[in-house]
Amino acid sequence: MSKRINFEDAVKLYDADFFELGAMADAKRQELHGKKTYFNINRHINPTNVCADVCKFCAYSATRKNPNQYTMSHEEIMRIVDEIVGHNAKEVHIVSAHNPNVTLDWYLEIFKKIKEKYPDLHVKALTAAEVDFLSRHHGLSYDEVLDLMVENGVDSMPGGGAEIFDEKVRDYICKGKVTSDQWFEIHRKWHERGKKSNVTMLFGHVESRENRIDHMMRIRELQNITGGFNAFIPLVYQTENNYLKIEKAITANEILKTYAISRLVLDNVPNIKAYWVTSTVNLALVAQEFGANDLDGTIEKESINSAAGAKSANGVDVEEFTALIKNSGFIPVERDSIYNEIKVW
Ligand code: V47
Repeated sequence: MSKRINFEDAVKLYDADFFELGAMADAKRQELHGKKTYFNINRHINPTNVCADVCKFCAYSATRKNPNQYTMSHEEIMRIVDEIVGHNAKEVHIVSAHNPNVTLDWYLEIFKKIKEKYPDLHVKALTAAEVDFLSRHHGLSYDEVLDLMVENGVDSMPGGGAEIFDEKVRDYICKGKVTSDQWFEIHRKWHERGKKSNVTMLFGHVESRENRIDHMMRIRELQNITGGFNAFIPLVYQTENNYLKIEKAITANEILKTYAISRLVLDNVPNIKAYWVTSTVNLALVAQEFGANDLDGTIEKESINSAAGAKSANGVDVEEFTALIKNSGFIPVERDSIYNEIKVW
């Protein structure tokens, strides 16, 4: 078995030769997945943008710079779900802002309605930040909220709300939101219920390379215990319409190095997702050679990252998406939400 990379060596990897680092990550990727690149046919639904929290990086929250508040009705959500099932979607990804006027029951009812109508549609919903918010709002324990999610049809949890786990940076960019320890406690409890989840990292803002490696190390530690994370998703920070003023945007070189290092450090997490929404499709295609083996999905519509400048509001066409993956030398494999293969395109 190859030796595990420790914190110091992982930080040093940033100074390694760019192409050698890519080749090392690619070797690990090929050992795990060969030339397969996974994606799914999915849709993001963001039911409300009214938020009690004040994350500096967020352009989506209506209480900050965005004057257009909205909260969807269950009917609106069901209309979208009906439509996407007609387009062959296998997953609906439902995450929102922390709206004090929307109750846990409101969410549970919509999950139940979706599952009753479409038992095979995978419901990926509620980040650990939302679970924490809803538990505080209703005076419920995490266990109670998670049990209700399972009872009402949530299949897996998305990886949002992780941001950067280093407490000092976290305090600066999203003070008052779920803490790092609470984020891990919620995912541990979710995994203990036999359920899977993802984990993200928001990078390219004020964090250091050391903060990124620390973030990965904390993930590796919980994964050692539960094995419940399906995918690690580095989210490239989008600079527009928010309160986190960053002078110099992160370079493509640094983004690719971060993908590659995550593939090497997170030796117990099966999938590294290059989320094209925040990296751009072009860079996500290159990331396939720097350790990434998953490009998320067709998405159809997304509001959180596009509010901050990502060019993703209307998703991508599946034919075009798979052609791009093929043209870059990889095999597009449509998967379900827990990485069972559905179709090789
Ligand atoms: O947690 C907010 C991020 C996340 C910005 O689990 C921003 O499969 C970049 O978690 N620039 C929500 N990112 C999205 C998310 C996600 C996406 C795709 C797949 C999965 C999954 C999860 O978006 C938030 C936050 O970290 N975000 N603002 C911004 N300015």
